[in-house]
Amino acid sequence: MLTNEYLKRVYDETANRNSTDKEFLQAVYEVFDSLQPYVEKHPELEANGIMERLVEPDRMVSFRVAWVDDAGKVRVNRGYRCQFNSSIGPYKGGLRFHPTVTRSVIKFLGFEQIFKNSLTSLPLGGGKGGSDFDPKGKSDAEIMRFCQAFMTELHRYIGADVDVPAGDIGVGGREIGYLFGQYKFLKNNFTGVLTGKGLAFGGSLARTEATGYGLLYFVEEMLKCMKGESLEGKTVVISGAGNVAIYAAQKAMQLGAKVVTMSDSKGYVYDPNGINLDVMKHIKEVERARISEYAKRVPGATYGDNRSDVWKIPCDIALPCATQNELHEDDAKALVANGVTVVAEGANMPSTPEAIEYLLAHGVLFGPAKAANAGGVATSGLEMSQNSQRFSWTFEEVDKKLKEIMVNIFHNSYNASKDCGMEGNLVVGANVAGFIKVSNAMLAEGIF
Ligand code: NDP
Ligand code: 2IT
Repeated sequence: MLTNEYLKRVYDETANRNSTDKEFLQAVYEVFDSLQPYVEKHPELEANGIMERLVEPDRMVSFRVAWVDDAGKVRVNRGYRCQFNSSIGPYKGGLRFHPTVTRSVIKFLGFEQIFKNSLTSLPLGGGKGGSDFDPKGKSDAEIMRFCQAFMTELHRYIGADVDVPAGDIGVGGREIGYLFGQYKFLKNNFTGVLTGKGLAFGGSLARTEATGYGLLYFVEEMLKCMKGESLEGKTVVISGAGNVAIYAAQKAMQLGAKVVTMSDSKGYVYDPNGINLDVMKHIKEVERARISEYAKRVPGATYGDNRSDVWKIPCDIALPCATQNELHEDDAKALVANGVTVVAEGANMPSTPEAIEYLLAHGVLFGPAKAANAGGVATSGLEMSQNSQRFSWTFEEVDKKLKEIMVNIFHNSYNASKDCGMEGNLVVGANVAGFIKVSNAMLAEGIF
């Protein structure tokens, strides 16, 4: 509950001004709630209007994206880019193409990105963008025409030292390739304006794997430091079957765990023998087919059409890696009843506030998204460094840096939770640790 007068006033003003932006308000409330002890001790924040300025994006553009489908019909979608905060670096954050994209979704993602990017210790500001375009069922040519139309407007606002987009839901290597090609064509300029690029044109090794691998490096460190345990022999439940989920599963297996579920927006599969990742990758990355295919091909695996049933499968570790608000209080109760010890967020804001409260109250180690999934954007930061150097590092070099960053994020978040008198509450720890650097930069840079 917000008891600090200043935070409460700014939250109420934000809620009035953005009354329909429900996901954005959810993200702001969580951060404000965590910051109360810190804000109490730092009156200069109120004197400089830091919180008022932090909740209002530097700018947000929305634009028409008109494109022509394979049947010759004109289609119109809405595009967005939210440049939220550039106090510690150029705006940085992904693009999401999904029919559920709204202004509120882009703003919540952009707001969280500010603190996540700060936690990476790299010089990256916060931003996010996307469109309500649905890539499902579209031909490659349609995807290309959409990406070109999207970039025809977006190119006015971005640049390697201004704002550097990347992937998110519905935007992977294929889309980044088409977006990059169009930017280069329009500007006649070859720079690292996007990350997640193909290896042939400035991409970084390990960027594809980075979010999922980083999540597991975070979990590994959290388990070691807070419980004296490893991943060896643990049973893991994962939601999602996209970029984050696939590479989270891969690293979990490499570290000796067994992954027994994955899901997509239509349903989930349970494979008590452990997911066969080669089959899953083929279905999802090559065929772009439904996850139900997996159960048809792998003996012993079953398919269920209620995707939230993944949380009812007994496990030691649960990793929500699909989308926001996918893990509710009832799911948290089912996980706790089945003996879960760790929940770590690969997706952005996948757990509802009630679910988080329940998990923390029942002694579950909880790794919040801003900390636990920061490996993707951190490796994007490493891609930017390689582009500036006109040089490529090996997979091992990037992976080693990624691991160091994730271990540091855990310790910085843990230490901040201790400083706030809430040892082990990494929601508070990550929010405070991410905020301190951003607010110090805002204080130093003056009011604008
Ligand atoms: P992908 O598009 O590769 O995969 C998304 C997965 O989640 C798919 O299995 C998809 O199922 C499912 N999904 C998407 N939207 C919904 C929805 N509204 N309801 C139910 N299921 C849904 O995306 P990513 O793996 O890249 O992203 C997953 C999450 O991780 C997102 O929250 C994203 O913001 C976050 N993230 C991504 C990073 C990255 O580098 N890519 C970095 C940090 C966080 P289906 O195929 O049926 O749509
Ligand atoms: O949510 C995220 O951190 C991402 N989608 C990755 C952003 C990036 O710029 O790599």
